[in-house]
Amino acid sequence: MSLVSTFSDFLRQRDGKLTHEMILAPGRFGLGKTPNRLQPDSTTSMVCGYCSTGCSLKIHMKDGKAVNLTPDPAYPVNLGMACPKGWEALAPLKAGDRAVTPLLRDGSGNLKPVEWDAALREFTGRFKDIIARHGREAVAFLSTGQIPTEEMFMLGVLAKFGMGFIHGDANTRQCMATSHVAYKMSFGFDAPPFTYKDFEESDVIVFLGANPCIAHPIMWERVMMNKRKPEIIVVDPRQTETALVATRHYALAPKSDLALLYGLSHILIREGWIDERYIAEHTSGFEEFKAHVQTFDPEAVGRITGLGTEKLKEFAALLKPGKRVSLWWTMGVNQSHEGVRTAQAVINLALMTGNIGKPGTGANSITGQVNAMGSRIFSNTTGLPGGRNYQDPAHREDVARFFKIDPAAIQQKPGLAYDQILSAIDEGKIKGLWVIATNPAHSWINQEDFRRVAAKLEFLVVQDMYHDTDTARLAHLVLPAAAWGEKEGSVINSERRIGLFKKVSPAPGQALADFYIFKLMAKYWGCETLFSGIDTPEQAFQAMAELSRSRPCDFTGISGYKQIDSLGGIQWPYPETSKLPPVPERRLFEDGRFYHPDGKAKFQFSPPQPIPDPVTEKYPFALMTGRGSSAQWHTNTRTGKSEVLRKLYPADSLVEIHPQDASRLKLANGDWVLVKSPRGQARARASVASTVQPGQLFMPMHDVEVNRLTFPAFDPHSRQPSYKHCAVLVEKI
Ligand SMILES: Nc1nc2c(c(=O)[nH]1)N[C@H]1C(S)=C(S)[C@@H](COP(=O)(O)OP(=O)(O)OC[C@H]3O[C@@H](n4cnc5c(=O)[nH]c(N)nc54)[C@H](O)[C@@H]3O)O[C@H]1N2
Ligand SMILES: Nc1nc2c(c(=O)[nH]1)N[C@H]1C(S)=C(S)[C@@H](COP(=O)(O)OP(=O)(O)OC[C@H]3O[C@@H](n4cnc5c(=O)[nH]c(N)nc54)[C@H](O)[C@@H]3O)O[C@H]1N2
Ligand code: SF4
Ligand SMILES: [Mo]
Repeated sequence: MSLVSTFSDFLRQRDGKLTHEMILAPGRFGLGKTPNRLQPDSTTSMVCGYCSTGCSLKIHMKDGKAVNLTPDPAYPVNLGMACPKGWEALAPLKAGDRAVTPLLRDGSGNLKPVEWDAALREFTGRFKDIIARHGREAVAFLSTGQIPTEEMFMLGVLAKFGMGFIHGDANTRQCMATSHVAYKMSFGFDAPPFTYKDFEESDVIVFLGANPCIAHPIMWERVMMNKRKPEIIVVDPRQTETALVATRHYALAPKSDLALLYGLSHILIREGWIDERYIAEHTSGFEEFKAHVQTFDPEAVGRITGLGTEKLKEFAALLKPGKRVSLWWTMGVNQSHEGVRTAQAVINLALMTGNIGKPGTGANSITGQVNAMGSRIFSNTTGLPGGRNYQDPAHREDVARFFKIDPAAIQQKPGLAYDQILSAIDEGKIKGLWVIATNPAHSWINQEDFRRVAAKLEFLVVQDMYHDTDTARLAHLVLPAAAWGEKEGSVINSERRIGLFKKVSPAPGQALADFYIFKLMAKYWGCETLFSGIDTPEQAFQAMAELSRSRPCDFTGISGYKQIDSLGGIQWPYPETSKLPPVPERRLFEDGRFYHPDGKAKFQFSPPQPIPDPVTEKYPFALMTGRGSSAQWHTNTRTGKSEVLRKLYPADSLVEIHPQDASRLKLANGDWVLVKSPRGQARARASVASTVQPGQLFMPMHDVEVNRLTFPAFDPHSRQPSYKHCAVLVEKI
């Protein structure tokens, strides 16, 4: 009670402004010590808030505010480099549409500013009411891979152990679910084995469904630092920016990757180009796998992939043991109706050739968002903190003991996946939804379906740094969040490196760090004892470290933020017991031991499945979607706010089309067209180029209209959406 009155009094006193002062003096509000120490007037380094490369930026401060930045030359990730988004990282903070106060929809349907006190009462009151009337399964949350791990952890603990939610998922379902499941089944834990140094130490670098020149430009710079004259192979239906500078490009038919990978395995086994000793000592299931790939002969696979027999043989010969081969994949693999099996087919190739645990090797999934990995290990959505499983009674007990809760109160299986949450809303089973740091009204597959079901919700809360995102516009309550640069916390990059966010700028208006919002919600809900002793992000970090103890991701050896800062980030595992030297780069599985009980990695496989939305006479084009330029980030809420970045990407949305198709449709470069699927249509300018093959199209995902077209198919193991393939038609406007 005292919290409520002092808190709103404070806001009133301050004219509802300057709540960052509250962050600086939170002791007055029962929130413990300040978690967000504003950095002093000097230069400080922190991890960029966009992609999972995890570059470090030196932020230059004046009068308590960040005024400029330069890439950090001392950080082992980027070595002084940054892409345009990194250079422009401060611009989105100053945008005019920042959410500066909570907004509540009033009786006439308009979003009106309210104080935090009213917003939090509304939040807890409405969710409690829905749960009282319809039960715990009637509420859900959708979160993100873009906030610090501490915040994901607080959210998962608050929602599931405090508020009693059963269902909660994250936008990482759209992105990393496939890799997470694939690694877990193959290695026994979700553990990407590589370090970026492997880019420099490979002889053969294979990119499958990945376009690092655009999506991970600084990882690509690391490839360019390889002095071994590597063979660089791109497997992508499109001639991407990366394919153009690679040494070989295999432009396979869309979604024929699984057949290709089984075909390559077939040839490697037949020719004896495998590492029998590694297979015998460190893997299980090889004999079954060998029998499985027997039918994938080069002739058949050459036909299915459109590559032909000779190219297939040439490709296989490049993977022969004797050279260091590293295999890297991203969304062209993960976003598929058979993504998990495809990722595992990549893992199988690495295992059978012994390309794992050594410099320049690995079956390596590149993550997407800055903290996709934090979400996979600590968000308490699809698994319990520390990469534990809901299904495991011992894991439930570990976590219950830590939080001093009844193990019986922890659900015994994961909640619904993203698409299933939306179906449950459609069926009237879920009535309240809380969306944090993601913009599904733009990014979700078959977007119109999201908008249609969102309209059925009794209560939609959106917590974002901007008040007018496509999703915030649908909300009943908008909660203003502080952004990257306005708060502290840690994130985990693609190579398992834990790095830091810092506060270098005050948040505008009443916006609060998500960490603080969750702390306040716990107070208002009446479950704040869950977080006793966790008043600062660093204390949350210590709690997570404790929960990582003896897990494969153990980082109990990290003493705190200061050590992370001084060492240039630290890769997990970093257990207290191992006394590992703080080396800048480390890879996994050097001892050949995996996380399954028998210590071996498992060959996982099953037959390829038909494409869910094949082209037809009426819809004759296969549409692929993905990243458009290094200056655009997803739904453009942030990158669209930088004048510099806006000049670096096309003003209008584009659709790539092959010259043969363009001439048949009488299209010139730049003509406006309508792209249509049975679900909706999108306007774009034709970009006539042989980057795509005849019968194929490509559209960047940054245009809001693109996901009106996409077809809602999902991988059966990971439930990741298959964004990369749907059948469409094209009409000239
Ligand atoms: N500039 C920028 N960088 C980003 C992002 C951003 O929005 N903007 N987002 C970040 C995030 S969250 C992610 S997940 C990553 C994504 O990074 P990437 O996965 O590298 O990017 P995408 O363009 O989505 O997809 C990669 C490629 O998959 C190809 N592809 C399509 N279908 C198939 C197929 O059937 N088989 C194969 N082999 N390939 C196929 C596409 O042609 C595309 O070139 O990027 C991260 N980096
Ligand atoms: N067609 C097609 N669709 C795709 C893809 C594709 O390849 N093709 N890729 C998919 C993939 S891989 C991904 S990862 C998703 C991404 O999809 P989204 O997650 O929906 O995209 P973002 O634009 O990154 O949305 C992040 C939101 O969080 C807000 N935000 C930023 N920082 C903070 C913060 O600190 N706190 C809070 N509370 N809010 C914050 C931003 O303003 C923004 O509204 O898109 C998916 N959609
Ligand atoms: S590559 Fe990624 S992490 Fe590095 S500066 Fe660009 S967006 Fe930031
Ligand atoms: Mo992603």
